[in-house]
Amino acid sequence: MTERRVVLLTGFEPFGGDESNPSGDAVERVAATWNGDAELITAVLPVTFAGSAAAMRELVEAHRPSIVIATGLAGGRTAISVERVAVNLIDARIPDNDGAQPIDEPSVHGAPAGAFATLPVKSIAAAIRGAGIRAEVSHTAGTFVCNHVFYTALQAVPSDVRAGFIHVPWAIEGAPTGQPTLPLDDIAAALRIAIDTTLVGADDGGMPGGAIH
Ligand code: PCA
Repeated sequence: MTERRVVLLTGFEPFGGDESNPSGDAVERVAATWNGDAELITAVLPVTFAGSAAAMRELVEAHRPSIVIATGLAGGRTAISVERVAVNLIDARIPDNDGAQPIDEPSVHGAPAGAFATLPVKSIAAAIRGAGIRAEVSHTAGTFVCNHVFYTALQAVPSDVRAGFIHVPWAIEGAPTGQPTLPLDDIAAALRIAIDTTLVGADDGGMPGGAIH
């Protein structure tokens, strides 16, 4: 019998004075309906530099997942953004939920400037689009808590683990006025597709999908 695989899926709590965060809500929705071919571990992380990174490291240590997909809100984006590049940089434009606002510090001292997601990012974006949900590959996850958790996760896992980050737009449910949205059900479906695409061992080999600018 082969060992049952473990998938770690995380979202975030609300931040910046907002009342909701669709990433945490969507992760809870995926967990509630999960019937996939792996053990699913989910968590909703605090939007704090210290707490989120510690929680990610603890979850990886405790559950030894073979797939890690962290998610967060990118308010203003129109599509599900499968992030390709994590930078070893914190430059917080607003304070985190602890009131901390580090400027120009590394996420992980002494570590390389950047790291690539090891998820099949192009295959995931294509599969989500195939389900009729807007999705793209993104080349920046910003320099706030999401990028910090993304970089931390890539540092924390062994090299054979597929790990990465997905930014989601506002959900129709709970969006501030005037923001681009997707239905929360579509956001949850997109995360589920990301897991399934990774579980079947998708490989981006040869797929175009970069950005001209
Ligand atoms: N989005 C923020 C932090 C938490 C979240 O959901 C970000 O993009 O960094």
